[in-house]
Amino acid sequence: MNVQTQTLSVLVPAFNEEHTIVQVLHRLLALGSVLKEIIVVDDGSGDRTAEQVQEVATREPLIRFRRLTTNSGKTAAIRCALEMATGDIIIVQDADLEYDPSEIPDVIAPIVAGHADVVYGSRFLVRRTTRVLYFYHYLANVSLTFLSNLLTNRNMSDIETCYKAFRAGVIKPLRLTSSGFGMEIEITALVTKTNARTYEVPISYYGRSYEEGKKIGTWDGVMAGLYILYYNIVVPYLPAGRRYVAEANASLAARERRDS
Ligand SMILES: Nc1nc2c(ncn2[C@@H]2O[C@H](COP(=O)(O)OP(=O)(O)OP(=O)(O)O)[C@@H](O)[C@H]2O)c(=O)[nH]1
Ligand SMILES: [Mg+2]
Repeated sequence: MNVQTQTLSVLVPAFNEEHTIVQVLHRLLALGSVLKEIIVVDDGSGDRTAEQVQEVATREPLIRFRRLTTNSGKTAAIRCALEMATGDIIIVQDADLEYDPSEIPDVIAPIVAGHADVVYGSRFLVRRTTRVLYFYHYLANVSLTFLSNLLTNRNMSDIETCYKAFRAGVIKPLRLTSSGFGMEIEITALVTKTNARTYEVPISYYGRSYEEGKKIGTWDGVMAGLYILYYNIVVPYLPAGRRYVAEANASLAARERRDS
């Protein structure tokens, strides 16, 4: 595929993000011609998030909006957004502005250049602008990444990062089955079972404190540990896991044939 013709879908899961969602959308729209669509899934927010998205979407045709009637978790929102995505490259953008949309071109660059099929933006690879926050939260991130690496045999530095970018053929066949924040683990476990070439790119991190709206907690960390075991040791050997790996590999092989 010609480098110039690759298009980008940005998936934005949003739960009670009325203070930041409009700014996120404006910063994403500033990405310019690479942008094919911004898919926002409001996850049953109880605040004005949905109304604000709708207001911007009436003026901006690149924004596609779906509203889940009940709060179902980030994974459910991404499952829905993934089904809707039509771009060649797909990336996740959280709605809370902890990650800066202006760094998306850096994150997808290895895919655009043809080196990578998957890119994670890492908060720990090289420290760029990074707010100093909770040590225990950092420790949880490092421990989960370590456990995941033991089972995937991939030397990653930040599996819980929001910035995960994929060639569409690698991620579209994946039917997410976890809940809560499980997608970060599930995707990492299953994508590393495929032949996808994975890269990392350093990113900035404008973390927020719990007082400012951070919601992830200890229980999410415990669940992530269990998910790491389940999605690495059990799921790849189930029919659904094998089907996913086969479909992703078929898509990668087809692309290689097209490009050679
Ligand atoms: N917490 C939470 N976030 C949701 C949910 N559904 C969608 N989201 C969105 O998922 C994204 C990530 O949620 P955050 O609470 O910021 O958690 P995180 O960024 O993964 O984790 P930390 O920032 O490290 O705590 C945000 O854009 C949320 O709006 C949900 O049910 N709960
Ligand atoms: Mg966040």
